[in-house]
Amino acid sequence: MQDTPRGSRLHIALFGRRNAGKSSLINALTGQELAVVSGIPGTTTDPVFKAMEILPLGPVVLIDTAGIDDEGELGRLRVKKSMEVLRKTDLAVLVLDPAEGVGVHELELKRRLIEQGLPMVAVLNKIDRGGLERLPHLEEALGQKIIPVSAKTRLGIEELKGELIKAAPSSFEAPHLVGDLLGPGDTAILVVPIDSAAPKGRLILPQVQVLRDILDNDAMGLVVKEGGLKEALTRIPRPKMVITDSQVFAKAAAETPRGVWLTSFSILMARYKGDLVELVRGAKGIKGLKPGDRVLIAEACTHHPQADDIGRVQIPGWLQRYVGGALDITWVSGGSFPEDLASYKLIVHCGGCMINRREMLYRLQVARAAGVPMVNYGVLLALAHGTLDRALEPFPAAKKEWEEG
Ligand SMILES: Nc1nc2c(ncn2[C@@H]2O[C@H](COP(=O)(O)OP(=O)(O)OP(=O)(O)O)[C@@H](O)[C@H]2O)c(=O)[nH]1
Ligand code: SF4
Ligand SMILES: [Mg+2]
Repeated sequence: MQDTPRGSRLHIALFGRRNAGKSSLINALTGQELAVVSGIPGTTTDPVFKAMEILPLGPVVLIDTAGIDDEGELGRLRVKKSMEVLRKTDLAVLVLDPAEGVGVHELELKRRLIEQGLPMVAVLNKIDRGGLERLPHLEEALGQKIIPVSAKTRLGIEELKGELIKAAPSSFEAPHLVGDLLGPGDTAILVVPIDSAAPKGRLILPQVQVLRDILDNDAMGLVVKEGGLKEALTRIPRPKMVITDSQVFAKAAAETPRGVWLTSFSILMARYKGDLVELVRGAKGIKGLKPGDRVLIAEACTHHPQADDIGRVQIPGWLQRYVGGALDITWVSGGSFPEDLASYKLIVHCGGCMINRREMLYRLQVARAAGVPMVNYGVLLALAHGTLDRALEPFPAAKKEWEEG
């Protein structure tokens, strides 16, 4: 596996024969008409790099390339250029045309990818025109699973996103935990309650990770107990931000002057582990919830120290008070995440500290493909405590998502 992240963006390159629909697929994945599409084979002649956001995959660079079957002197030069793109690729997508199938060009590409240790997702495009019956034969010829899609009707595009997340190199870099919000010399005040829930003799991982990220960005971090914030603010009246434990958010909000960012460790982790915009979109799903609706509460492992409290008591209690009646709640925990989500109206996921970002993004994508909103504990608790608006202030895209009804 290719495990070195290239910058902070996952580079996904699309390969395939001329006219297979590579450029069309880029447009379908992004929901924008970015790439030039035409029925004339050889429309894309040089590699084209587009930086963009694909929800819930995050920031990526999509690379459109010329057909791998191009001919003649000029054609061979274009193929060479397409192959040079491999050096910048983290993940390759092979686009197959049902009319063409799998031949020497596809097998040669696959050989090169294996040689370079690059993962590949294969798709059969244009299935709106039929051709599905050829799938087993093509899979056998290529020696791997092929996802049927239509760039034209967007059929299978959400499934494809799930496959891209699954196939992405495991270490593809997450956005910063907090470092992108702080410049050199900026100060962040961290509010860490030391109560009976705090482990003896140490700080918990998210607190340590935030501190480390602050230092990595040449900023300053000051750690106080909940009773110490007021005093800290008299000494440093204008910190860049205050980061608090969710449980004492309301108190921290009352003490932190407007204009100073205030957010929680859980919100920072939600952004780092998954996709904050997508989780906030999920939180909006709560508004449509009615008594009797099915809700899935998913915990990624079986040993959350406070699972009983948050997942079993606090969240169901708040949700049921909010909708004004009993909800039909199912709990799952551990590695299994149900594939069939369609009967649920809402998914509430734990913080996911024991799973990696790729797994969390995959779960978000499965929910998205099923059309079920998914929120996590951190975002839901902020909403329940009436602190979500303020906690999202440092994150314009998530705030905008929240404010758009
Ligand atoms: N019916 C149907 N037509 C498609 C689909 N995807 C692409 N096409 C058509 O196929 C033709 C080629 O599409 P492009 O996206 O330009 O293909 P490309 O692989 O980028 O082609 P080159 O740049 O020439 O290598 C266009 O006429 C598209 O409208 C699809 O899913 N269904
Ligand atoms: S938040 Fe972490 S410890 Fe708690 S259930 Fe999820 S993965 Fe397990
Ligand atoms: Mg093209």
